[in-house]
Amino acid sequence: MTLYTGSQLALEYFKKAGIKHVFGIPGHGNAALTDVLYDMKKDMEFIPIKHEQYGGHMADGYFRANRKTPAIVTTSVGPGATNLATALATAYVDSSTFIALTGDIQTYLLGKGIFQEIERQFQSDYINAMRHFTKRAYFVTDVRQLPNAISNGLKEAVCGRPGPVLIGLPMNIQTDTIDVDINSIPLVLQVGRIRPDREKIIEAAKLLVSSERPFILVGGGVVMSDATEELVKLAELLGAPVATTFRGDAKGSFPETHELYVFSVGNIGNPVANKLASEADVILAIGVTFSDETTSSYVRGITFNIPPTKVIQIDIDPHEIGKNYPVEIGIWADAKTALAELYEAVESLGKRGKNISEYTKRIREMKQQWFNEVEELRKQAPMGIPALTKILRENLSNDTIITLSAGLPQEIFSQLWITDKPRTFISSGGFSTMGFALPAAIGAKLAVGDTPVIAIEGDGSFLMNNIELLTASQQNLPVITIILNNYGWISIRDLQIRNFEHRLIGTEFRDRRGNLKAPSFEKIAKGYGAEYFKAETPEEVISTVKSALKISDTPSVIEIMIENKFPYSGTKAYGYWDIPRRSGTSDKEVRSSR
Ligand SMILES: Cc1ncc(C[n+]2csc(CCOP(=O)(O)OP(=O)(O)O)c2C)c(N)n1
Ligand SMILES: [Mg+2]
Repeated sequence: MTLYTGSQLALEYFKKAGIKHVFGIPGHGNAALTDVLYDMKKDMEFIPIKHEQYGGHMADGYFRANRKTPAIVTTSVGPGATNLATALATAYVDSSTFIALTGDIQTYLLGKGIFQEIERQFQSDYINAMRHFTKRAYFVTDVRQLPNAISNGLKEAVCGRPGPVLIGLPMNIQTDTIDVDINSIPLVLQVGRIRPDREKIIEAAKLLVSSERPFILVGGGVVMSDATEELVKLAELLGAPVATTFRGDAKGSFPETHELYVFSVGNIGNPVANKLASEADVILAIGVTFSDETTSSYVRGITFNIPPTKVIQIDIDPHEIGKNYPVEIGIWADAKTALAELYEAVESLGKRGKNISEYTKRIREMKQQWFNEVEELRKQAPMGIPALTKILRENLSNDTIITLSAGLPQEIFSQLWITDKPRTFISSGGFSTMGFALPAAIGAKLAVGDTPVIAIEGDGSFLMNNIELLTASQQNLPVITIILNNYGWISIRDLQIRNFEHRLIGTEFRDRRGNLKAPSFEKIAKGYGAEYFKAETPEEVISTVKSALKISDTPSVIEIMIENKFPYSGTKAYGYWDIPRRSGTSDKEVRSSR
């Protein structure tokens, strides 16, 4: 038995679990917790962030880049803790995770309305306000509850379908002592994989073998389960095209230079994936949520035709099975084991080897046609984002990780970026959070070491989170931020053009006289100690990226002056997205923009 304070017990326990990074801002509400880190420096690194939301995104990016070990975020009581809301929500929607240790009012002072307590309806009830954004929340009111909260909290964070976990630690709990053998506290990190029901697998295999036009839809479940190898084998055996969803960092979990890959379905997908999905007789969906971006807002015939298309849906969380579309066969299982068993079952039914059928020939032809169309778009706007996806791809190594916030960068890189590796595409696709990319890149960089990590930010998004460049500077992290500067919230301006008859309001960065009023990103970058580069031509993009990649111990910023004239500011959307338009206007096709 050892005598620990609550703070010591929590941090020693998480250290034992292999957690090495704590992002946070110390305040009086978590000072006792951060004080413990003073003595733990060689095992656990404290990374002082500049805003709690971004500390949350750093921890989120850290997990998305490694998919094994979570990181911790700690905040003070009150506003420091409420600042975490958007980060929790972002991680939760994309099934990523981190552990938040937030300070709270001393339990014996609850309800008095002390400093930073909200009590006019009830005593401090931060946990209840925030729990909707977490997979599980704990409020520790007695230090003797702590062993239970930390061990179950860790298990909930990483086992099954991941999600962020919040542990509220009132100030007295952080300093109260408890005599405990830390080894007696369960450490449940590995609970094995959920194997599928054998009968369901055989049913699914029969359906797939009898299918003439099978189609595979891949969501975040495949990257989380590390199921790429099994997925490729099955797709090749079936000769089925594979598409990815918008959210869940699904991109890269199937090699995107593979002849069977047809990129994304949905609104900002492409005509090949949408056509094949809508014509498919069977869709095998793995770890997907069937959200509106992916389904063209559920309008029949644009992306999907379910029914008559039959769906086989594999998910680790039964919550998702049949949630938005009826399923022919639902399989509650881990993606890796389910795909491996499905492969064996399909093979034993007599389907062997790669099937270069008429169907795959057609896929190739359709893809070529779409690629030609994209090339045309790139020619029309050499400094448009579609052109940039190609220039960057040709000048970055295969293992480079990119991170993306809401806006045109997220939309267009989701549509056109090509990656052959899982965990290299990190996008706040589900909650679509501005301000995500730079802090997520900082977290990812801490997780992957030498691998290049590049945050692709819109100018608007970077204006929210640029303070974290200082964190990257302080940590000597050579994270690269590419700012796609189009002088405003141009995805939304383009939406005003399309859906609100050009009635632009507040979406371009202008002063009251209508003149452009944008910040000096050079001064911002240099002010935080980052290197700064500017690129106005495709050649300058290449040379500045090369220069930035050579920097080894400082963050850098490349400001790319991007095309902002509509419609060259954007990309072509091929599906449908159900969003408002000015009443009275015709129900014409809604393209792109969020
Ligand atoms: C935190 C947050 N606020 C608002 C939005 C709504 N929104 C989505 S994209 C966008 C504009 C993004 O601007 P920028 O980062 O410059 O990218 P651009 O679209 O101009 O390329 C806005 C306001 C959001 N997704 N997240
Ligand atoms: Mg912009």
